[in-house]
Parts: sequence; structure tokens; C-alpha cells
Amino acid sequence: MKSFRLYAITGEQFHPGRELLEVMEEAILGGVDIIQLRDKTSSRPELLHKAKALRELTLKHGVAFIVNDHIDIAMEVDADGIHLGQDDVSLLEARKIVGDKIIGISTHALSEAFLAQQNGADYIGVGPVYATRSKVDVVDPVTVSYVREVAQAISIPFVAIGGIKLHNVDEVLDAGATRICAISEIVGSADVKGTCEAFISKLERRG
Ligand code: 3NM
Repeated sequence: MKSFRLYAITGEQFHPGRELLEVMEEAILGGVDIIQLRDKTSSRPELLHKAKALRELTLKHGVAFIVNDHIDIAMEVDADGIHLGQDDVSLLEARKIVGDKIIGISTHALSEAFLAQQNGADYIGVGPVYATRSKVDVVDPVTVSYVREVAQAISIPFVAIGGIKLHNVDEVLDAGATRICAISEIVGSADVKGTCEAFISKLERRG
């Protein structure tokens, strides 16, 4: 898997009146190097349409494209990978379908992180570090102590997620994260590109 450091997930509710593609392209121009299509409300044809458009955009810019939950859509548009939740199809089942595509999975506790690593995940999500309103039914914040535990115990790439903002990202980086993921702070920003650039400069300061 190509390395990445700033991961943006789509969240169209955070940019009313602005086009999905325009917002995600601004994020890419600001330094995002992996994009996930996450959309719990669109119909399948709508989702497929968005996935095709984002596949084109990400290919044009050479960034990775991940589809949340919908393995069939990921396969149909030849996305680079899929992202699973703890309650979705199992990693081992997903691996049979996607072959060597990237598989990421959300984890909220070290036991889940170990299992994901053991079952061949390419990366794990670690969160929600802080309270978030971008995901329903999310567990309580795991805090930066979970980030610290994962940084010490897990060898596959991990990305910190959940309530991460420019004003608190330093604390997450201090806990050992080297990859950051955000929805609302990025796509809900009045200056998407500038926000991504600011995240990147904080990530770069840590090397
Ligand atoms: N997954 P925001 S938290 C999609 O902890 C998602 O697994 C999480 O959005 C997890 O950056 C989350 O706006 C929402 O808080 C992240």
C-alpha cells in the first residue's frame, strides 16, 4: 500500500451548496493523499455515480480511493480499497472478494486492533479520539491513550480519527499518530485547501 498521511472522508452534509467533486479536489490540492467515499443515505445508483466520479478524480491526481462498506461498488469502479466497520462483513470474507486491494477497518479497542492485524488488514482506524457528530452510533471517545497504545503495540499502519481538528491534532500526533483522518474539519471548512495545508504542515513538523 502506498503510504499516506492525511485521509479525508466525504461528508456532503458539511458543505451544503458545494459540489462533492469540487470540495474533494480542493482537499487533494491541499495535500490529502487518500479519499474515502462514505455515504449512508444515497441510493445505490447515486452511490455508484459518486464512486465513478471520485475514482476519476483520484486517478487524475494520483491519490488512493477507498469505498466505505460497499465492496460491490468498490469492485465495480476499481477503487484502491474498502473500509469496513466492526459490524460489517468480516475481514477474511472481504479479502476473498477484493484480493490485494487495500482493506481498512475501524477499531475502538486494542483487542480489535490486534485481531485486524492478525486477519490481514492493511490499515486500521483508531477512534473516535474525541467526540464526533459525523458518525451515528459511535462508541464513546477512546481518547489519545488508545492512540498511544496502538502506536506502541501495532505494526500495521493506523490512522487516528474522530473529532480531530487543527486545534487538537498536535495532541494526537504527540500520542504517536503519523496519519490523520477527518471529515467535518476538512470538508466543512470555508477554506478546504488551506485547512489541509495546515494539517500537512503539522504532520511534516513531526517528520
Ligand atoms: N469513524 P469527524 S469517527 C467515520 O471512530 C468515523 O471509527 C470513526 O468525523 C471511528 O472528523 C468518524 O467529523 C467520524 O469527527 C469522523
